[in-house]
Amino acid sequence: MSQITTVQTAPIQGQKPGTSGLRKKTAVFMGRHYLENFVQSVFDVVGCQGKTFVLGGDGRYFNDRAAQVILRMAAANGAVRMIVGQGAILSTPAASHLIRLNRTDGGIIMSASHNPGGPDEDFGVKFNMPNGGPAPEAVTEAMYRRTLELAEYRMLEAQDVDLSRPGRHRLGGMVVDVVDPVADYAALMEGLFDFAAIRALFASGFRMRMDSMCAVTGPYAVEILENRLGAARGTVVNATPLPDFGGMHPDPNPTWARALMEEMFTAGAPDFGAASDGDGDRNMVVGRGIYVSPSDSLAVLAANAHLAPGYAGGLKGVARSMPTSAAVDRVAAALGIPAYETPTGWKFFGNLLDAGKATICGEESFGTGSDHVREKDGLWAVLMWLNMLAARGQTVAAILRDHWQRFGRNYYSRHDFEAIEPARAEALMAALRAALPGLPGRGVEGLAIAEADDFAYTDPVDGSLSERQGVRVMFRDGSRIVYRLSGTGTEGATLRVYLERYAPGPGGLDLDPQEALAPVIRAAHRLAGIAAHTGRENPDVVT
Ligand code: VG1
Ligand code: CO
Repeated sequence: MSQITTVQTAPIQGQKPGTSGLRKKTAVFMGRHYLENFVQSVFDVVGCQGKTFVLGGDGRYFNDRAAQVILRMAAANGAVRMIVGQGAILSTPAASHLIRLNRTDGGIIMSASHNPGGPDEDFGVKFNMPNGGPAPEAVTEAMYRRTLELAEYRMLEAQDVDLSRPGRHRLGGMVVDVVDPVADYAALMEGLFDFAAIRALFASGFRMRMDSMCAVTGPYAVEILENRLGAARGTVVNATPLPDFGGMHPDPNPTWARALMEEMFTAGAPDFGAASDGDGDRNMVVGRGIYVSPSDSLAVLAANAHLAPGYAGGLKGVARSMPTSAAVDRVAAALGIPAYETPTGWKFFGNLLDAGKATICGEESFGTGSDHVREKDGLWAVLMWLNMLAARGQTVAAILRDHWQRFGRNYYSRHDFEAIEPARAEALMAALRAALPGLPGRGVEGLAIAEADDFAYTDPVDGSLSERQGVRVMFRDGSRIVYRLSGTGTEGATLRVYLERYAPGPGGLDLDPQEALAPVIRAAHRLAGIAAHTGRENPDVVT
């Protein structure tokens, strides 16, 4: 019988989960007691005795060893069963699905998502609830408070479990079921989409490029796109998850997925391109010669969802994070369904999905998903697009232009200013907040300010209040600027500036977004004094 040891420890400062779990430099996570303290705090808050959890991660450096530690701690804390992806691998949406499918008590996902991986990069851990969704703020706050009082953790003295192939093992008093990470997820997708129609599309010569960015979606994309849907071998590139993502920054946007962008703008480009992030919950989609902004993608998918069998009955509602453009709101109005506006982070969609208030959700940060799981889902979005392309028989460009003709176009861009000294970033936000009362009625760069506030959200299901979620400046002509600081970074502060302008059409729908937004961009700099506060004239990443 294996031995359970109680290890004396002391609180470690700063174990506060951000927008999506606790993310730190890998070396910090590998430090003495760091992972153990956080995991014990998670178990202390959610309870572990007699419970079953899902465990998996995106395969980044330390994923395999962290999994063994978490398994030993789960066994020592009285869990009865852990369902683990083979090789400790699970994409975030696949983990969410396994939690729901097996009606477990939740799951632990090891990922820092779109942050780079490797010994000098980032690692992360987050807890998902029995509904499959990220723990809400009240729960992550309780975990953080627990880390500040922790005095000991429990650990089973045992050897590593063989996670290299599917099978059942015993670890102390606990069962460990190692499962194929792809099979259940692929089956879920087959139930939602018209695979026969998409197969026929590929058989007709339709070509696609999927860039998995050496991250977790590789095995999922090869199985679904190439094996089941008949896309040509080699459609999926960078398809092997690597501990350092092959040195890539697995953030699917035009800056970090540059190779895909370049290919999609060449003469012989494939018909459709896509990329996903470290843990497989984000997606970028690109047509031949045309980039689809995530906010537009959300709106187009909502308008066409009924073409996919899983959504043929229509949508109950849609939800978007506050900084996401209002394009999807126009679709909701046309469909006569409600549109919800939540703070940034998928955890805020969970209640709306559980309560049947929303079917499709999205964020401007390349996240789209539905009530099939409780996370955003990169491959789901790709399949939704493929289903739509197969059903409509049009190009991506034609579908987008149709959409703008019908609904008007919400020109949109996000400018990120990275690695700012935290005190300077805080000062910028504080100055903006202080200026809020005086803004309405003022003009800036030829734009008249109608309203300005710091976004607060009352959850319509449980009534919980989340404040200080981003400074919004709304203009008379419908344009909008949002400022907030990132909650996923591990180095310095990142200022995100979200820019939006609405063009009703029929003319003026084909501008370059940066040109269409030029006055709004100038206003954003002027209002916040970005250069004065940060010393930066230009953003590091533009999406
Ligand atoms: C960012 C995005 C947010 C997303 C979050 C997690 O958060 O802006 O929309 O939900 O990342 O995505 P922040 O706080 O840095 O702006 V993932 O794919 O990294 O889990
Ligand atoms: Co992610």
